[in-house]
Amino acid sequence: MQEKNNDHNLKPFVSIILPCYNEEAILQTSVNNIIKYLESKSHKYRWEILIIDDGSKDKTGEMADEFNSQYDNIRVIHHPVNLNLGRALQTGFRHAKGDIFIVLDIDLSYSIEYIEQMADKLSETYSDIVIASPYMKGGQVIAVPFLRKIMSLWVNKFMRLAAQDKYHTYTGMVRAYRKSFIQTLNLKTKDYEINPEILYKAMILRARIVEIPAHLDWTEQNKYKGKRTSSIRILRGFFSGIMSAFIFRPYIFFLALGTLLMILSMYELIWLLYDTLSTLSQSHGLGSTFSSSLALQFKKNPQSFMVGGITFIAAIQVLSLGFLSLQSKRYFEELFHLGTSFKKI
Ligand SMILES: Nc1nc2c(ncn2[C@@H]2O[C@H](COP(=O)(O)OP(=O)(O)O)[C@@H](O)[C@H]2O)c(=O)[nH]1
Ligand SMILES: [Mg+2]
Repeated sequence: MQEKNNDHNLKPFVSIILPCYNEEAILQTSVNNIIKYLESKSHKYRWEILIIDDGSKDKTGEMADEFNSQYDNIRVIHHPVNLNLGRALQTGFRHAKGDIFIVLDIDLSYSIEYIEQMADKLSETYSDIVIASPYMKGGQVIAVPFLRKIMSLWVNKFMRLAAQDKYHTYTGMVRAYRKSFIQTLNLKTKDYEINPEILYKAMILRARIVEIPAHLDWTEQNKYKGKRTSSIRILRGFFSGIMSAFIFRPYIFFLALGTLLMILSMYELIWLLYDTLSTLSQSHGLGSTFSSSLALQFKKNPQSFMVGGITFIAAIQVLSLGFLSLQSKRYFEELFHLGTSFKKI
């Protein structure tokens, strides 16, 4: 999985991947800041910037071309139409030339300092992915609108639950990737769910994934309110986030619900049995049978029979769905593993 660097004097080559859609309000300032920062680190890294203009309808494309004509190591790829974040990242991964890829949000809501922190962490820990993580201990979320903050926090908590407590930030885009790893990953998500998809597939392949605590700070971004529309809508993001949590462990949700229903039905049914048996023992000698006591119970409270019966059937069905999805997840993981190994050869 690791690329061997034969020449230890070679500086690592870092590709900054910038997916952009209608970012004319901030593109120039942000890219200039990134350039200044990278130039100050040029003793440490070789670098390039790859701007993916994803069919922007404003001046983003022209502005990016301007940078391209001024700098040899700034390249632009234009999608003729808006293909969405997932496709833009895939284009970036295909075309970047560095050994380390760093994806940044063009609004720089994660400070550019994380370029160095993530690149160094990737090398030091021999990992395949480093995540800038506001939701882990030491991380922070600053000036993000309340609703947005709460929803994002809960989506990530939910994913953490689904992924067996592995990591803290699943939806974040700002990460470092080892080229040799990310280029072998088969990705298919077109949209924002690409970020959890990458983690999920990396986990199947037992990749090394490391999180570093990060500050997600919208102070600057808030100044551009109105000029820049955050293209990621809150509610849509929330529901799609919850849905993509299912890819991690679809079965636990079925198993949890099924177990709950089973406990409920057992509670009802055991009480019914207890009542039936006690009626039977009280009327001992009166020629009463089990079935007549049961019939008596049914007459007294038919609703308990209904609730007990229906929850029992529902529990069995939901639990079976859980086992089925566990099976299909296993098949998928095996196939994905196999497919990826073929691709690596
Ligand atoms: N290529 C591409 N990039 C996008 C698209 N939507 C958003 N982005 C970029 O993804 C990054 C994050 O978007 P932003 O609106 O800041 O999302 P937020 O930080 O989650 O509110 C920015 O660099 C955007 O330009 C899209 O449809 N295509
Ligand atoms: Mg942003």
